[in-house]
Amino acid sequence: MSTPREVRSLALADLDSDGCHDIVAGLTDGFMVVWGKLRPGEKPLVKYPPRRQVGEGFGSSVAAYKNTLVVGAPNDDPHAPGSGVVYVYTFTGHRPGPPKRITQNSPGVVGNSEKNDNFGWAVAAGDFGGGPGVDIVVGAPGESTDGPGASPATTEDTARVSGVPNAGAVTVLFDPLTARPRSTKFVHAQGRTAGARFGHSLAVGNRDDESYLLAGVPGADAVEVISLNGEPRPYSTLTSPKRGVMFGHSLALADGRAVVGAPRADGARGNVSIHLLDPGAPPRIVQPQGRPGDRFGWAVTVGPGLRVTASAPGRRAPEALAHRAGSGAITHFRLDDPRPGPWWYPPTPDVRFGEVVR
Ligand SMILES: [Ca+2]
Ligand SMILES: [Ca+2]
Ligand SMILES: [Ca+2]
Repeated sequence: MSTPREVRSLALADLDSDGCHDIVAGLTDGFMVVWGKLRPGEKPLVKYPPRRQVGEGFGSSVAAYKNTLVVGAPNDDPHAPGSGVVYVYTFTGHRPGPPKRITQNSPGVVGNSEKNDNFGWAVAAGDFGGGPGVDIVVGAPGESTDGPGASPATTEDTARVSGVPNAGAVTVLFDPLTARPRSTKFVHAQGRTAGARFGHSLAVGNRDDESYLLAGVPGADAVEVISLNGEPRPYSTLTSPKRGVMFGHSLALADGRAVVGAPRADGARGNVSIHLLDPGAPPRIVQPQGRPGDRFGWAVTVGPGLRVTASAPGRRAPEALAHRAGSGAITHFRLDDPRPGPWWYPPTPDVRFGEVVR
């Protein structure tokens, strides 16, 4: 296998516990860890899919917490094509142990692996409760539900086509590395919206000492806020006044505020909005001048000093406007003062710069 080059996802954590952040890049059929401190002659770690299969999306999502790395393979097919798998690695120094392989059919995981659930499309990690140690969140935007009244805890019928395709689901899984994992599965609007794709994007973060989960519903222009304090439970729903804008395609959560990308807003110029977790207060909307197709808000993240980074992978540098393809750009602004700063463009055009930010 050659080294896969395209970066699909990013995570930051101190995987080797040396006090220095390490960068994890999920790749097309693999992942790479660039160590914060590299000994002379040492190379970044590159891992391929455990079963060496390509085309299963292994690496299209990654999340890390302390020495645990979660890697999604949403097109993996343990039981049905595209049902999805999540791999959980524990690192000792620079060495990952053998991964634990988790599907919707694993013990303690609510639901069943079905065709095109895409379990693992998005992943998040932290210590939200249960026993001490890592807990994970997994999005399955392709999950189909049977509509009103369907209990997410009941057995899904794999023999028939379910009623609401691509409604999506999100699973909070406590203690996945122990002998007794347990989980709670959430759906959006009782799973009644076809194509909602709940679980396309995930973010965990804090408000004061409380933990919350954001889960995007870009096909229904909503974001579900789930409280992770005690038993996980729905807390509020953030919505967009405009429909069809992919509100919730990207998410970040810091200092009690949700940062939500809507890359299809305003003729796909895109915007980023900042919301309190309690509905009511109007969001602050960041909408830089741009062109249709810029897709500002495709990816967002919040870094140190509450600095937001947001991307517009279709944006073209002024000198690149003569070319048809987008080069991509990112900009920064402060969470407290959301006005976009200067744009940063890549040195080479046509690379979709900014498709992933962390
Ligand atoms: Ca480190
Ligand atoms: Ca399922
Ligand atoms: Ca825990």
